Amino acid sequence: MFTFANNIFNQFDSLMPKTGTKKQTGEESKYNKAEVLKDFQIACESREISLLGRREVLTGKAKFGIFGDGKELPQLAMAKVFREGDWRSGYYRDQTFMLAAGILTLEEFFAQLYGDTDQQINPGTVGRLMNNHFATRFIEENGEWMNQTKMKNSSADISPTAGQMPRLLGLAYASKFYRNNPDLKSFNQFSIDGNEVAFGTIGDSSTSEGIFWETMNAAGVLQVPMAISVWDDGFGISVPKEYQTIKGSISEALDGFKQTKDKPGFLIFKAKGWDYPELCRVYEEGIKICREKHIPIIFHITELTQPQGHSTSGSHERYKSPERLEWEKEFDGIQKMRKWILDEGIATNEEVLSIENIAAANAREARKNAWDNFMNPLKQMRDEFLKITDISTCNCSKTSRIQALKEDLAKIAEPIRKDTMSHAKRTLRLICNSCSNPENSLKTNVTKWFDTALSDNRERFSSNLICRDKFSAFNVEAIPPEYDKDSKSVPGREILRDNFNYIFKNNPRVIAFGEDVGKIGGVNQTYEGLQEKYGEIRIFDTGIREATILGQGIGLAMRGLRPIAEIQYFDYLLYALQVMSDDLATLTYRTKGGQKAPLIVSTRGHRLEGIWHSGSPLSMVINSIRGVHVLVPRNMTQAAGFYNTILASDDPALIIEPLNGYRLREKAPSNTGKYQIPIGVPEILKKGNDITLVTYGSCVRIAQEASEQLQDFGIDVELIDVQSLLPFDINHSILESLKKTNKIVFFDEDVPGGATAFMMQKVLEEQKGFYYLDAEPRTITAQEHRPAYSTDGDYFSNPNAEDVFDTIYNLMHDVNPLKYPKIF
Ligand SMILES: Cc1ncc(C[n+]2csc(CCOP(=O)(O)OP(=O)(O)O)c2C)c(N)n1
Ligand SMILES: [Mg+2]
Repeated sequence: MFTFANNIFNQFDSLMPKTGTKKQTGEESKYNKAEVLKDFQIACESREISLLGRREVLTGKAKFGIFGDGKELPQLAMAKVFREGDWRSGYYRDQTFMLAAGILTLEEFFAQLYGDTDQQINPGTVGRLMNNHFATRFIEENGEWMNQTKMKNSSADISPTAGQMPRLLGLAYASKFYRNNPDLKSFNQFSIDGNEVAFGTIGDSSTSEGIFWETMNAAGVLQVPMAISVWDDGFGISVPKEYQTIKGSISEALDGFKQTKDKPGFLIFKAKGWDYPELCRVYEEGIKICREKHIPIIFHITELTQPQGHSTSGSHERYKSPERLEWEKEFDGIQKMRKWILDEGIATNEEVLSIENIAAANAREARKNAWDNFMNPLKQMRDEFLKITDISTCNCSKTSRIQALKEDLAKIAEPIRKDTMSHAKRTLRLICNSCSNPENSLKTNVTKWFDTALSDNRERFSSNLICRDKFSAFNVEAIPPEYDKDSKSVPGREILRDNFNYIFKNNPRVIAFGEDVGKIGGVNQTYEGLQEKYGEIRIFDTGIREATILGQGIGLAMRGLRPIAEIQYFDYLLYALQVMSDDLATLTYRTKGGQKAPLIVSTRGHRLEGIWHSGSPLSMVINSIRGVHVLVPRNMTQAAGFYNTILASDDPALIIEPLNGYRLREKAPSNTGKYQIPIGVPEILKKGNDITLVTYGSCVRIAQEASEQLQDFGIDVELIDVQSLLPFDINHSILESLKKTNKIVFFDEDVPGGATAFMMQKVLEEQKGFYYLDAEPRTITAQEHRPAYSTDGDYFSNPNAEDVFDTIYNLMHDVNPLKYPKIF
């Protein structure tokens, strides 16, 4: 990509050739001709690909399209001040910025539109995301971090409106952390003195979302180098900004966020989206301050247009007035820039025309190349299949039907993988098993081809949900806790605190934050005294803002830090679940391993008290955050061991500390900070021969109590603590237990059909436990409703030891009524 001086004005730039003369006055223009014309060309190319892109969708070559037409000029200005080491967290209108910053090519734009799954050709999202969802790769194939300060970085986009905001906070906070933490000076592949700006972009209507405001407030409080641009085109699909924003203006609405003489805040710049020189000026001015002084900036860019409407799914004539449509034509940024170039005498009409023609030709060529690149392997796949399906030696009754299928497939002018796979499956059904050809080569060849194609496509579309490289938590060595002869029993929270102390002392990249985490060391004092020891920059209090605590963690983790983001109580994770589910959990998958965020989300659960402190809804997370480990330790030693394991890896995880375990005493291990509990490995807490009882977290204690009661009645329970729900029992140890007992019960305090149903599916279906059952498998859960207040409320809402006893006893009664007569 080209590189130009950062300023389009000649006074700052002696490298570029001087320009022509102003039409009206004859005086020499102060603008740099080459740079302006290069920008103009990018704008034109960007517009051309938007126009062509829409056509590709309407003619059926691509499935869906959303484009950046009408938003070209401010993005040129933003790209000028975007340096190596900087970060973008934006949305689907930013193609011009990506092109101008040199982190997207015209061909890549089309490759994404078609859904090309070749990483060389479509490197950002490798066919997994719809078009204009941008990402740069910052992880090597072997899992190592690339040098982020030598690249321009774009964190991977997501579709939910304003979903880019929480992460943006963390990307910006990382600069502050690196600048203010002398221990991290050597980590210069992530930051150079915190000079990196995190650029956000958002549509005017998406600012209506709560997480926009939460992020803005937090950025103002924290004073981080975050520069958010609002592309204001007056609409969110069909809904005008009067319905979206108070006073119909985001900069007016944000007026109270402004920095004043004696109070820190934001600097707010407002500029018209069609005024190229003014846009260049405000971005230059704003970003300089942001970078040097770490003051957050808002660029409210007004009067933008949307020449083709919102997306390929509809037409804007349905909701824009004729006057508005007319206005959009008149105020089209590119036309305005064109006129300005001519008025300024920067170039002649012929020169401008020639640029426009070149841009159109470049766009067309990129489209053609991208289409050929996309289609050739698909045709090749189809042709290979047709070749392999050689029926020349067949004479079965179904041969003609296979021939018909082949002809049908061959006729498809632009076959996709689905066409070939579907024909292959239907062909396989028709190949006879008793072929006269002794080797049945047709069956062998087609099956072999099919298996390979299936596994290729699994890799293509289903790999990288979690990393399996050398930094995977699966590769962390298991190190059990050790105990001295005279090791003392201490409250569980001290075990965690001492473990955190070791972590903070030995790993300068670890940072912990959340509500009440800093000054008082957490509501259960698991960080007691650590802020004084390691500084406010590493262990700190946040506002009550779960979504952005999560996002802050994601952004920090992307920039090489090891955040532990605390959500005070598990039930409050609901506020942050969108961020965790849409952003964190999909990150590795949606970039096919190109990005990662090794974030630990720490919380406490299983409290068994009240509707909003039940700590029980595990199915809420296991079904929405696949891609993140979900660890449910039964005590603080196990919890500490999980922190150590995850920190020894680069995987994201949710660790739910058992809330009723902070005061309970546990023996203090002697190898604090060093023991590592493996993920996905259950522990058998009590051996038994009659029945397998599977549970986790705080339910373990209840299960232990019930197992003792059952023992009195001659029922020998094998008690298994699964410890980790995601991943779940990777070695199938529960199956081994079931093979012995032939009876199984799954127990927790989630709703019926919640995490117990998940465990049951894993054991009975995935591990094939069904074949070893001698009795109906059961689940023990809470009621459908969340738990009522008080101890009685808890007793009648949540499962307790008696419930576990009754369920297991009754199950034994069903199997052997004589030995276990009915109790009630
Ligand atoms: C959470 C969520 N709600 C709704 C949508 C559907 N949606 C996609 S874009 C959009 C409008 C966004 O408008 P604006 O922020 O002004 O951006 P523009 O498209 O105008 O640039 C909507 C409602 C979504 N993607 N995410
Ligand atoms: Mg809009």
